[in-house]
Amino acid sequence: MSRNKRAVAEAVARGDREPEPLELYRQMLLIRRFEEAVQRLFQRGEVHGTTHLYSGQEAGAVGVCSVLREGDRVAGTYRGHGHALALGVDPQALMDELLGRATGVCAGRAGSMNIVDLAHGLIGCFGIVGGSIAAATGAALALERQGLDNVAVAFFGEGTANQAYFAECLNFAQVLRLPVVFVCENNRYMEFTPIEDVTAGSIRARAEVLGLLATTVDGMDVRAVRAAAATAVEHARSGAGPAFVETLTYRFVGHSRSDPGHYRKPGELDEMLERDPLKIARAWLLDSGEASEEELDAAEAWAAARIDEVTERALAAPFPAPDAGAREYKESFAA
Ligand SMILES: Cc1ncc(C[n+]2csc(CCOP(=O)(O)OP(=O)(O)O)c2C)c(N)n1
Repeated sequence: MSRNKRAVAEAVARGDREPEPLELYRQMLLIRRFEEAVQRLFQRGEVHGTTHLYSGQEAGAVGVCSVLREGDRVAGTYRGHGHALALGVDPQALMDELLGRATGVCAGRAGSMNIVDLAHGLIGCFGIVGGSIAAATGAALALERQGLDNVAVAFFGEGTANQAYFAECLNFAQVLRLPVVFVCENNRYMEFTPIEDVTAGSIRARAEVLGLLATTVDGMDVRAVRAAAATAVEHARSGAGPAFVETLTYRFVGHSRSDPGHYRKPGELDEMLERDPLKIARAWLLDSGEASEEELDAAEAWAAARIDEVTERALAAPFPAPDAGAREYKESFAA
């Protein structure tokens, strides 16, 4: 179990809804340093295919995953490194995967966009827009049919709300009262298109009109996301049906490769960098006395050193043999 999940499990067992606040900051730092390293490696040609970074959106994955339990399921997107790390996926295995190494979490065959790690509840990261919504809804149906006390979570972007999966799955989940939480990470742009140019009305209202418990929250503040997620997850876990959380967030880097970001409004990026979730969390921890300057600095040094170590090891890790997995794949059809 990851440090984050263990801290939460212990806190919940004590009846204390607030796990180590510093742990939330450490998780966000780890994701940011991880993504910065991936960006450098991508520019050097070490990450094959493409990659979509989560920098700026860390409070979403960390806040939501901090209220999950062992056995809960999560479906992420192609922007899924943050979802995986927040669930406790080993950063080494994740970095090895992005570099196509045999020691990767999917043996170097998934790359950046399609990570799966069932041991940590990650049922997949999906390159198909809306795939996460369908997968989590199906997982919730399976959980409910097995009588398990678990929920499934779907992360997806706001552009995905214009995909048919969104309408079909929210309706299906509400009709069957499935234990699923739909987390719409609204970072304002679907690729290079401002969401308001292609979307009528409010996305949250689309969930509300179907009867889902629905809320919109500041996605740059991990406390706010965590509180909203706790309510949504509790609702779904209690058997009351699906819930919807919209996090208002921002990505600090391009959509993927070759994105100079010309679509951003003047001054917008600087304004949002002022609302960096790491800055907000740091100020909160200091002001509330939850952590000292020394503890915060130590957390930063820890995250930077951890990612340096992970990067170095990943670069030295072996590539899979060209036919690795092929025999098992063929045998799986013969069986
Ligand atoms: C079914 C499908 N249609 C189109 C694409 C191409 N595509 C990749 S990302 C993307 C934008 C999605 O935007 P959003 O849902 O807001 O997520 P974000 O990238 O902002 O996290 C599109 C259209 C795709 N991958 N899958």
